[in-house]
Formats: sequence, C-alpha cells, structure tokens
Amino acid sequence: MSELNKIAMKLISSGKGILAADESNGTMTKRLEAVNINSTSENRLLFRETLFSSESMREYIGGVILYDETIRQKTKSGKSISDLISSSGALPGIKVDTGAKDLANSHEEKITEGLDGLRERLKEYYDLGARFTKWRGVYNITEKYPSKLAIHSNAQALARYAALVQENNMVPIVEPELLMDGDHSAETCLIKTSEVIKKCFEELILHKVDLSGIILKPNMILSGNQSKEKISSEEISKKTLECINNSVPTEVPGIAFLSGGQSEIDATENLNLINKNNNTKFIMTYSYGRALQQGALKVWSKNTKDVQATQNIFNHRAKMCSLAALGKWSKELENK
Ligand code: 5MM
Repeated sequence: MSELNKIAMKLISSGKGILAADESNGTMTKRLEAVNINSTSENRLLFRETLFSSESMREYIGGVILYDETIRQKTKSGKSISDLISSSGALPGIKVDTGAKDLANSHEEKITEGLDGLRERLKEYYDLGARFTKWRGVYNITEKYPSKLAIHSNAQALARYAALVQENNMVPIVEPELLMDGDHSAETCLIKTSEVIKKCFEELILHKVDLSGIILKPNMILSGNQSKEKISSEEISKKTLECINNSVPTEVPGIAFLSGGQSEIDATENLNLINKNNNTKFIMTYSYGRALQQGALKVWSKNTKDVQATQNIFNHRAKMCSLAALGKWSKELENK
C-alpha cells in the first residue's frame, strides 16, 4: 500500500466518513444568519470547535475538511484546530480551491479557480497539519448544460490540482458536483454525471495522478428538485451504483458522497441502500456538510453555551451516517 492509499483508507474505511466543514465565509454567513447568529470569526470557530470535540469524532469521522480561516485558528486552550482534530484520531484536511467563477464564453456556467500559487499554498497547509485536500467543480444540469467546455475545463483543473496535491504527499478529494437544482429526471442526472466523471478520470490519468491515492466525492443520482418525478431510495441507489460502475476506474479506493441539499434522513437512507446494494469493489461513504451539521446547528443556535446538547445531535447524526456507510442503518435506529 502506498502512503497516499493508507491516508485514503484511514479517511473512509470501517464505517468512517468525512465531515465537510469547509464552508467559505460567504456560505457560513448564510448558514449562521439563517439561524439568527452573527457570522463573526469567533462564532464560526465556536460552532466548529463544538463539533470537532464531540465524542463521535473518534468512531465515525475519518477526516474533517477545513476552510483556510479555520485551519489557522486556535481553541480556547491554545491548541491548533488541526491538533484538536488529530487528537480524536481523525485527519485534518483543507479546501484549496478559491471558489467557482463565471466561465468565460459560457457565463451561465462555472469554472473553479485556485491553481495559481497552489504548490506554495499546499506546502503551508501541510505544515499546518493537513493530510488531505478538497477541490470542487460545480455544474448545472439543463438541456444544454453542462457544456463540453465546462466539462473539459473543470476536469482539467481538477486533474492539475490532484497532481500537485499528491506531489505534496496529501490525498486529493476530487469533487465534481452536478447540482440538484432544476426539473431534470434522474435518468438525465445519470447520463450527465457519468459524462462528467468519465472526463475527470480521462484528465486525471493524463496528468499521471495515482488513482489509488485519491477519493472521489460525487453527487448521488437524483431527480431535480423542481422535477415532478419522485423516485424511491431504492432507485436512487441503483442509478448511483450504475453511474459509479460505468465511470470510475477500479484502482480508486472509495467514494465519499456529498449530500447536495438532501435532508439529513434522505442522505442517510440513500447511502444505506447504496451500501446494501453495493455491487462494486469501492468503499461507499459520506463526505457531508449540511447532512451532518444542519440539526446540530439548529440546536446550537438556541443556546451556544450548551455544548452537550449540540454534541448529542451531532453524535447521533454521525452514528447514523456511519451505520449507513456499513449498510446497517434503519428507521428504528434513527428514531431510537
Ligand atoms: C461545506 O460546503 C462546501 C461549500 O463550500 P463553499 O462555501 O465554497 O461553497 C461544499 O463544497 C461541500 O464540501 C460539499 O458540497 C458537500 O457539502 P453538502 O452540504 O453538499 O454535503
């Protein structure tokens, strides 16, 4: 096993998954203001520190993706956030893209930026404790999108990012996210997601990325949130497995899905069925942002000093996601 493969396995094996706490300040401000909390750097740290010091970090969280602000912050006792995360046995990770901007000559689409100066930033993040990284390409689904231009340019950026990250001895999470916004069918989502993922691997291979030392973070195959089509979790799991089977090379150790705006329960139930029906060799787990944090954030906002109440909600959610990553979740356990 290569060192990179060992890191990847530590993040995703044995029912562990990843906590995506890498909201940029803009996104975090939206999340905090939605629950009437001021988005100050102290409050952003306080909420995150509450989660990172939860009991469930030991058993269910293999790694935490941080944002640049957070990896530089310290706890009340003066410990770095990376040390806090490492003390639970999880690995600190870092989002290294600098965001999605309008794509020239296709302004309704996005291109993710952040390659300039990345090699130097990676060295700094490694010194700050990061052992894995994340870059997200984001795509709309409509009749004409994602365009070949968006598919090609984002795949190339993801591959250049992944190669640089491996050169710096960290595991790149490769995240192509096709948004659930729109009225498209699940079949359309399947076709377009497969096309995007295949192109990503074409570029990753061209850039000589070691596929056994990456983690793919894709969306599940869902119908659009404005679509009249309602498909069951069973169908979601089958279509998602079909997509992974037809587009991911077998060297990749595992898939850590994003939740993409699904409710906490839907994201858990769908992952559980993906694992129950898993006919691939890949580990299938979670790298959830909202689907791990929503409930905890709500409770925290009611009384930010009641650390235990927030941690209880987070511990339960992380445990449910972990059971789903093993195909052992049920509604009964959820409501226990
Ligand atoms: C945590 O949210 C990330 C978004 O960051 P930006 O502020 O840069 O948009 C996002 O990339 C996240 O890691 C994934 O989308 C997974 O989160 P969800 O909520 O979709 O599970």
